[in-house]
Amino acid sequence: MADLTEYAATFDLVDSDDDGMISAPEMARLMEVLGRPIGPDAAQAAVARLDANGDGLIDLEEFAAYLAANQ
Ligand SMILES: [Ca+2]
Ligand SMILES: [Ca+2]
Repeated sequence: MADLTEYAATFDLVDSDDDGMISAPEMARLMEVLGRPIGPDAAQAAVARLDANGDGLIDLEEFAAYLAANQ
């Protein structure tokens, strides 16, 4: 089980509108900041990959689970 607080700061940086969810446009912005810009379709696909409960958005739990699995 991932420690959510460990990832909360990173999550907040990505969640630029502070609604507690990472959307596809926010994912696209993150990749741009990381120097690996992706288009809207790729951003949607990236969100879908992390989206465990299928609501089309990434919450902190899903984000933390992904980062923990990819360390
Ligand atoms: Ca958001
Ligand atoms: Ca979700």
